Order: sequence, then C-alpha cells, then structure tokens
Amino acid sequence: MSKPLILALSKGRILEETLPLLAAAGIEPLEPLDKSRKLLFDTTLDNVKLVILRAVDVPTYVQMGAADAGVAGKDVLLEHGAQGLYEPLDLDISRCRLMTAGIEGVTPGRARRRVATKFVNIARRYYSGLGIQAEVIKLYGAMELAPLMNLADEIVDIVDTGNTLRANGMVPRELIADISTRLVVNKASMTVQHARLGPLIERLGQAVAERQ
Ligand code: PRT
Ligand code: MG
Repeated sequence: MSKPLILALSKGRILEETLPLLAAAGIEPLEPLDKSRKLLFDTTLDNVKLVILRAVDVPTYVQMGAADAGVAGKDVLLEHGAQGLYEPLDLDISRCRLMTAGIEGVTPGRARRRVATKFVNIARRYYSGLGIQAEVIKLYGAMELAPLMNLADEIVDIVDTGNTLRANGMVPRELIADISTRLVVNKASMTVQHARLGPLIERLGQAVAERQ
C-alpha cells in the first residue's frame, strides 16, 4: 500500500468546526474522536489518517513532513513562521482578532513597555515595527492577569467578544491581525502527494464556500 496521507488537526475549539468541513469533503473518522485516548485515526477515505494535536504543534508536524497537511489558527502560524509550509486555503472558522490590551483608563507609555503574551515572536515584531522598545514576557495562560498583577503594562492576546478582557477591567487597544483558521500543506507533500492533496484542497474549498 502507498504511504498514508496524514492530516494534523488542532484539538479544542478549532476541531469542532473543522470536522463538518472535512465531512463535507468526504473525510470522516471511522470512530468517535472523543471516545478513546487514541490520537491517530483512520478515516472514510482510504489511506487518509487524522492526527489530533495541540494547536501549537500542528505547524511543526506539517513543516517537518510528519503530517502532509494540517489545520491551524493564523495566530499559531504567525507565531511559528511559514517556513516549509503552503497556506492554500482560509477555512473561515474560529475567527477572532489578535490585539493589544491593557487596563481601562491607563494610557501606555510610547517609549518602553512591558508586554505579557504567549505570542512572543508576533509581539516582538509588532512593537519593533512601531519603534516601541518592548520587554516581552512569555506566559502560557491567563494573560489578562498580568497587568492586574503589575507584571506587564500590556498584553497581546486573542479577543473574540471582549468579555474576558471586560471581566478583568481591561480594554482592547490596537488590532495586530484578523485571525481565522487555515489549511497548511507541507511543501514537499504538495508535489509528492499532489494526486490526493489537489482534490482534497478543492473539495474543502467548496465546503467552505457552501457554508457561507
Ligand atoms: O487550550 P490549549 O492551550 O490546549 O490550546 P489553545 O488555547 O491554542 O486552543 P483553543 O482551542 O483555546 O484555541 C485554538 C485557536 O482558536 C486559537 O489559536 C485561535 O486561532 C482560535 N480562537 C478563536 C480562539 C478564540 N477564538 C478565543 N476566543 N482562541 C482563544 N480564545 C480565547 C482567548 O485566548 C481569550 O482567553 O478566548 C478568550 C477571549 O475570548 P472573548 O470572547 O472573551 O473575547
Ligand atoms: Mg485555550
């Protein structure tokens, strides 16, 4: 049998919205994803497998060729870098905004800023582009706590409804990027596996267009 085609999916909120699109493209897992501890699943398409990963690990698997294609948020892709990856399709799901935010009523200084975020690469690029000297502090969660606890002047984080910020007395400040979920493909796989990836990208594109 030929080499399987492996698709890496981000678990969590993106997964829920990805599965209906994959189903519309003819790819469904042969067993329920949540009923086992398995992470690698056979699908209704012969020799196409799904692997369910932490969202931040998807670009790494696809870039290194361990997975042929993957589904990840643009925020994760911007933070990871696009080396070795094609991004052929915007799946238009899990939309949100990447923003700076801070305590309501406090105006941040222009010259120097302490910024807490899990998006350290994006934050460094953003502030250096503005000519603001930023000390970027890496956090792994609960970013909105950092300004309240005097750890940082500002955060860089995902905003959707703004409820999380509001609940902590904070407000969004500047938009860094509009975010949606993308299909990414390993550059070598795009050539080697084109017979299977080409039709898959096309059918996913149709599924995205039809749900709008
Ligand atoms: O949870 P884990 O650490 O395993 O991974 P993860 O947090 O990366 O996964 P998950 O499932 O939480 O989110 C994955 C992706 O969903 C992100 O990379 C984004 O591309 C996308 N997305 C869309 C979001 C949101 N909307 C979102 N609202 N990711 C996170 N949030 C969080 C945000 O971090 C903040 O805490 O929701 C809060 C803000 O929401 P509002 O509505 O209160 O503004
Ligand atoms: Mg999360």
